Amino acid sequence: MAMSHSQLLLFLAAILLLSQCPAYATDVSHDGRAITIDGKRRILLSGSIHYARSTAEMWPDLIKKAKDGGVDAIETYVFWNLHEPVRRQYDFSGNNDLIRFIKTIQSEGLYSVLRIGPYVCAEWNYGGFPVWLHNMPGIELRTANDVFMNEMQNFTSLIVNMVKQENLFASQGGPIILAQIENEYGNVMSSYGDAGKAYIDWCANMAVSQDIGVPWIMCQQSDAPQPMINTCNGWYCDQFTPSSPDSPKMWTENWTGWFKSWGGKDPLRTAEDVAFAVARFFQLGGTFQNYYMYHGGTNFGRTAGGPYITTTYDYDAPLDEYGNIHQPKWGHLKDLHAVLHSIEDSLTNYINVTTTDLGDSLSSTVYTMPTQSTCFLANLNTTADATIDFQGNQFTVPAWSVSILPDCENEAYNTAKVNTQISVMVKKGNTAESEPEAMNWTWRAEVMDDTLMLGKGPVVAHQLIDQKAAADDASDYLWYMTSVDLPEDDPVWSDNMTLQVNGSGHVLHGYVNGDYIGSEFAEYGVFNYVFEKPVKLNPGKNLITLLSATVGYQNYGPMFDMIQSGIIGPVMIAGKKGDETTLKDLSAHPWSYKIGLHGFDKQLYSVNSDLSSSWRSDQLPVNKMMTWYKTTFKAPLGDDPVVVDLLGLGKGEAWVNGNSIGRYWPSYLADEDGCSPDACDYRGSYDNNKCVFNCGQPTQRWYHVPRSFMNQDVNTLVLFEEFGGNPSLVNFQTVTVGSICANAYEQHTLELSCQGRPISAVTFASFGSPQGTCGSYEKGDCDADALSVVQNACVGKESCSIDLSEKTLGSTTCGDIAKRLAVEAVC
Ligand SMILES: *[C@@H]1O[C@H](CO)[C@@H](O)[C@H](O)[C@H]1NC(C)=O
Ligand SMILES: *[C@@H]1O[C@H](CO)[C@@H](O)[C@H](O)[C@H]1NC(C)=O
Ligand SMILES: *[C@@H]1O[C@H](CO)[C@@H](O)[C@H](O)[C@H]1NC(C)=O
Ligand SMILES: *[C@@H]1O[C@H](CO)[C@@H](O)[C@H](O)[C@H]1NC(C)=O
Ligand SMILES: *[C@@H]1O[C@H](CO)[C@@H](O)[C@H](O)[C@H]1NC(C)=O
Ligand SMILES: *[C@@H]1O[C@H](CO)[C@@H](O)[C@H](O)[C@H]1NC(C)=O
Ligand SMILES: CC(=O)N[C@H]1CO[C@H](CO)[C@@H](O)[C@@H]1O
Repeated sequence: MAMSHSQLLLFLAAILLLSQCPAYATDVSHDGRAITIDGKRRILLSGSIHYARSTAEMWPDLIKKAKDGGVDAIETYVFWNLHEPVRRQYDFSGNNDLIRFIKTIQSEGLYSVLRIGPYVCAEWNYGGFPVWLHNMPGIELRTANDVFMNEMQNFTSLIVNMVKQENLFASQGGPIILAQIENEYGNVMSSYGDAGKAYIDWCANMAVSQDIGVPWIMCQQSDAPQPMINTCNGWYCDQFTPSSPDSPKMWTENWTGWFKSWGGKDPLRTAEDVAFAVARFFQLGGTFQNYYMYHGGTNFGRTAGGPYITTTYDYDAPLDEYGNIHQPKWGHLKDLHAVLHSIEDSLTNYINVTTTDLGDSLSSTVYTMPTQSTCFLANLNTTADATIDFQGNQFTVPAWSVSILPDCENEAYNTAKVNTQISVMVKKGNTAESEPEAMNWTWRAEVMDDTLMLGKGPVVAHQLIDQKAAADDASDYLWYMTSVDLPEDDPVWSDNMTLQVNGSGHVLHGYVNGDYIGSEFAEYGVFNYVFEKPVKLNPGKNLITLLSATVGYQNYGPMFDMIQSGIIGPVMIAGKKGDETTLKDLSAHPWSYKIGLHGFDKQLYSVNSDLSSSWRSDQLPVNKMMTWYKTTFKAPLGDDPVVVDLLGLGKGEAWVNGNSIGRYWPSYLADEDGCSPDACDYRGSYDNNKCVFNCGQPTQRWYHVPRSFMNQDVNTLVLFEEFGGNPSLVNFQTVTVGSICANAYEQHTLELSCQGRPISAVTFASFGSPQGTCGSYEKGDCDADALSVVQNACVGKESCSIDLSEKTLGSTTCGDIAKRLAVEAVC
């Protein structure tokens, strides 16, 4: 073909344009019903996995397990303070490699939801804001403030540009179908007055100007400016209505469990109740749902928010902290996802939808289709099971459950009938040898002479300074030091003198003239206490040394960023004579400040520390504050996840081969009272105080050591013990499936698996009406002894599947009841 010069130019320009426009761009949009992908309305199930709460080495396995669990998309926040620890100095390396995480999602063929925030409501230190932001002159966070908006836009643009560069938005052929700006601002907006509304409008405009080619969402923002889609977060979102008729009903945070705080109990949420909340949401018109969390993971280093969020962020999620499949939650939701996907067409393209109140807390919903309609039956009664006559058939719908009938005739799923195995996880000792070898510990005392004896720091101010301002989050530790001159005739003198310090609720250790006088700490949700200890003072000069240790900065609430940390003040000496107290206020004294501890400056936790020869191997001190401990250990064999048991220790931070595995605090016990009985009743509205366990036990005893932190031969564990403890019981264990149980209904196929190891024995099997719970099943009145059938099918195999019918399991004489198979097996 002959071309003129100008035709040729046009042709070349066209090729150039084509090559810049990726071949497989996906069109993501929405109408009032659902998110559409390439024009098709979709039912989307998404799960939150935060990249920084696991390791890059764990990502492929976590994402694969999410995909196997029937999830369509992985959602993550972006953590600003990880990526920009110092203004305009960026870190996207290792576990901070957001792009690698998104590409891992892409390579599993899943979609991704990117919640840029950059405020993150994730129990993450300071809500994801770098603390330097707080210290910028003239700044006010999360409101119409030019300094803040400039920084927020700068970071948001940086992330968007990085993602665009790698063609990761769906509009470029990538996996990201949705992005989020701000986060749950609607919950706090009223505290910011008119500036709050101006800010959220600015957020929407700024987001739109990023031109990402996929929809933006704003969660918990009922006045979200168009085209932002307002979405719901909560335990249940079935009653939610988006702000615009053009927005689909979307649930961005369905809390699968809850986080844990130091001193708190273990909050669990049953698989039945999570499934109920999800099924109910789809019954009443939902089309997008995200599990918060699908994998919770670990708050490594000092990333935990607070104050007082634990290092574990397990969240009772479908994948446990270490990445193991958490059964039955994972499997029960997988079954639900399969059914929801199978009815995608009716849920999104119905001719008519009718929900009918059947009385007694019962309801039905019919999604009418030209040929085969789909129905839901719900029983919201919290105690009474129901038999519902529906379109000529009878259905048993247990209390607090939803049944899904894809053809309106057969029940494919009921949220209260769990047909998935329960996995009982166990922790196993280091090696095959029966007695773990005692570890050879060395130790060092933290060097504190300069602070305790001299009271000298590099910065002096005539006031008590908020720890965020003084330390910029360079360390948990900040020394506040002053000296006070007490002439012999000072009115404060008495036989009963105390030091009173108004603290912010974080940990405080007090010293006077180099002598320790005591410590104080609070619990989650307490922002204030008065530390008061008796002191012996000398006439003349006295040195007051206070060490403040933060336990994660506040991360939630209106103006959360302004909540003070460290010592609030006043600091006073009180002299008591009878009923009279004389106070001497030291708050405006010259206070010296020093950030951090000597051992941290010298990187004693690092494998290459230049002080490696200075560790002592003589008699190991126990219950001694401010002590460093070090040992070597061999990694447990195999691939199972590894934890270190820190029972016996007080509080501090731990490192494996220089990698921080987080703050530890096994001496902080959960309350004795208020735990749930053995089993948790799934029926009735859930909240995080409903099903709690672990009363009277250490809040967190085991700490995750990712495999990638260790090597094959010798590894080093370093502990900084702040409170005093005894490391002699410390040992490494693996977390694996110990035994499995199931109690599944006939007409299903039961899959049993030891997750990678063979099933070594089947100890119980009864088909009919078995009674009891996992660990104590008994045969019921109706029983086909199914033990040998199950043994033959399963023993010696990594997994087996059993068809639950009389044909396979033997006939019973119990007539028309719904028969179940209860099984117990050892891995
Ligand atoms: C962020 O701000 C710096 C100046 O501090 C500027 O050089 C950079 O281009 C900005 N980045 C973006 C993405 O706007
Ligand atoms: C939808 O259902 C309602 C209630 O049953 C009925 O009144 C209405 O006519 C139906 N609409 C269509 C288009 O079938
Ligand atoms: C639940 O069921 C019981 C027994 O049928 C009934 O007495 C009670 O009123 C029901 N509760 C509600 C809220 O419907
Ligand atoms: C501890 O030291 C002893 C003596 O040096 C040695 O025999 C033993 O193997 C060491 N234990 C470990 C766990 O390294
Ligand atoms: C000192 O004062 C404290 C606080 O008022 C009081 O509890 C304590 O009994 C007093 N001790 C003496 C020895 O008077
Ligand atoms: C301690 O500080 C808090 C916060 O500023 C204040 O509310 C409280 O009254 C103070 N307590 C004392 C005893 O001064
Ligand atoms: C939308 C929603 O359900 N929000 C709830 C989330 O959970 C908290 C704590 O239980 C409730 O206070 C909210 O109403």
